[in-house]
Amino acid sequence: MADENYEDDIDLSALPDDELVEQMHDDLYDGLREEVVEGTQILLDRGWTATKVLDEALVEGMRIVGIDFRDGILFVPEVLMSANAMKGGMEILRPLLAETGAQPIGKMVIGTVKGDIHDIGKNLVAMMMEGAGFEVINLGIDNPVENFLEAIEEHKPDILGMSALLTTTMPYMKVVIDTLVEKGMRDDFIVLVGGAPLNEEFGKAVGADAYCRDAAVAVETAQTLIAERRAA
Ligand code: B1M
Repeated sequence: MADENYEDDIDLSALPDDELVEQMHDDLYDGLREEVVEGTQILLDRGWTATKVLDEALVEGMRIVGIDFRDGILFVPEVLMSANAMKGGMEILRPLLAETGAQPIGKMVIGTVKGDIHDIGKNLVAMMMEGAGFEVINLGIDNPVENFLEAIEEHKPDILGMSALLTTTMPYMKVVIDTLVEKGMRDDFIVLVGGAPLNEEFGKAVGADAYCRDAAVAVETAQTLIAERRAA
């Protein structure tokens, strides 16, 4: 009996950092949101930076989930629970990642493209951009070209960001960019694309200004390209 309840009995705060991080990977895998939230807070209280907690505990845990999802060991309902647990941890990190005293240095509209409902990575990019002093308009998931056009019209961003996690949805980025070209709007802003199946070559092929491997690269690229534009 005691063994069956063993998982419930783990005192996360009593674990050393490395074991706690491993336990958080397990909890993320099992979709245990409360435990992931608690672990995130404990690591922060121990002086870990938000970025270190994010990379080593949450993103790494999700990477492991991804492998077993790919291999048919985990299925959609389970991965949804993992995603929910990850979001719980991200909510705690959000104010820390988005902490900035600076004036907005630019505006970004970002969304996941049509047919695609993955939003964890895109939300992370949005948070990190906010943290770097950008104003971010987050359009959410499954956005047809019309949503991007409407948001561009309304918000007049400096940057348009698009996310896709599926090989079947990433070509839609070209649909959006081609529409912008047709409407003579393509050069009004910087277009950045990202998502696990993309690469630099793909970014160039669809006509984006840059492909961003991760959220940190998205921030650096945005800063560099905005500075170049303003200098020009
Ligand atoms: Co999905 N899924 N999924 N999934 N899912 C993947 C992407 C997959 C690689 C899993 C696998 O097989 N190993 C696979 C895609 C295969 C392929 O196309 N090559 C896959 C599949 C097949 C599917 C379904 C088709 C499964 C099915 O139904 N049979 C289905 C599709 C649904 C749809 O979209 N229409 C599906 C569904 C789901 C869930 C709903 C269960 C859930 C999503 C929940 C959610 O997002 N709210 C889910 C999840 C969680 C995943 C994995 C496990 C994790 C994705 C994630 O959140 N990673 C994923 C496996 C994997 O990627 N390892 C998988 C963590 C996140 C921090 O990383 O999103 O890569 P990432 O974001 C990074 C960078 O990519 C980059 O920065 C981020 C932060 O550093 N980035 C950008 C991302 N967007 C950017 C935008 C930018 C810049 C950078 O703009 C400027």
